Amino acid sequence: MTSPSRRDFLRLCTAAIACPDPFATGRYLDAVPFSGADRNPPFHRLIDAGLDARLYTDLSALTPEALVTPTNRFFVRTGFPDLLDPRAPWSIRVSGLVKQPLTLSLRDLEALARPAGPFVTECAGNNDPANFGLISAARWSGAPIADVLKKTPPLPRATRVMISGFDRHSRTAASSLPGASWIFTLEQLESAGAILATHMNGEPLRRDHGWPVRLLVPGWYGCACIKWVDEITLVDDTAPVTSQMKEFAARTHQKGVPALAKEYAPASMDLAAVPVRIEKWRVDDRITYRVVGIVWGGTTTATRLRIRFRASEPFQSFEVCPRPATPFQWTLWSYLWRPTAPGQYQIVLKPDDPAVSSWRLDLYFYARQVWIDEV
Ligand SMILES: Nc1nc2c(c(=O)[nH]1)N[C@H]1C(S)=C(S)[C@@H](COP(=O)(O)O)O[C@H]1N2
Ligand SMILES: [Mo]
Repeated sequence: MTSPSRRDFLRLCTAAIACPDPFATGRYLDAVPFSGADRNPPFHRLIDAGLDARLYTDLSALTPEALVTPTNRFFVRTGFPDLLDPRAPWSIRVSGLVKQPLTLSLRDLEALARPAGPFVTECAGNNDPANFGLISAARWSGAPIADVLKKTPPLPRATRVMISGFDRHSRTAASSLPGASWIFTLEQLESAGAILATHMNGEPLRRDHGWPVRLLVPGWYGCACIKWVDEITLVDDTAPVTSQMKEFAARTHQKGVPALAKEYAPASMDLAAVPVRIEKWRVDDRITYRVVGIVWGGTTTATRLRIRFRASEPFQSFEVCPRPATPFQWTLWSYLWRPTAPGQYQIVLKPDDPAVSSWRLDLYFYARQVWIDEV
């Protein structure tokens, strides 16, 4: 036996990582819409203003080559506050339980900045099954919080950091409260690699995304990613929860509304998965559907998921391919589906490993309905 040449070796490696494609010889016919899609808001367009402002990302357009959301398509939850003067010089006050309070300029932050991501961010209120459009992914650049805090060491008593942003709007909102602060432990911010971001996808932040500086906590819900950051306050274990944390208690799966920040569970995203489009194909002369979806969140990457199309049918386990590199960025999966009869189906996913925590999948939060008219 001769040893494989370098070229053979490379070919073997490529074969091992390539994903099987049962649609390679098939013919694409059509896209099948999810139920309710006809009532969707227009995508990629800012609707309303201030606390009610929203921009929905069209997830159905995701491809493996374009997993970073172009900035003008990145979802918006709360637009640039109209009471914020864009000409005033920006500074961030660092105070509370620190040796010496400090005021940081944007230039101080930019001196510490480094690239990070891509990371997926999701609004904790991303609950419309017709689109689930309040989730996007971007590359960021900013100052790691850990480096920022080195500029003024916390007192030994300081255990937590409150990060606050400008949040005053001239109009009261239909569905959310003003006030944007979140309290983290020092350890949570450091281990997540939280940054005070000044750039997104290689350009300065846009106004609606928190210009000139916003917090980005990889793996956490958007509600913790405070925009227009102007204050950092070191606090201790007696700190009460903020109004923002109260508002998002249910959506971040707290037990009731905790009174103290130390009783509040991390607003991090568990393993989650949702179908983003359904394609109708003809494969081997049979009508065949391809369910394409995303998976993200949790502490380890999911290499397998389970899928079910009707409560009366069993879950089927399938491989997520290519294997996700990190739970902090979404990846695409796809599943070959041959429904047995026309009709209404409800697609639900679960982790393949029952030991993996997946709050929202357990609640069928990301279930999507589809009508199949041909099999
Ligand atoms: N100052 C401030 N920061 C905020 C909010 C807010 O209302 N005010 N909303 C939060 C919520 S709920 C989400 S989901 C994200 C949305 O960030 P994006 O609009 O850049 O996608 O910002 C967070 N930061
Ligand atoms: Mo949110």
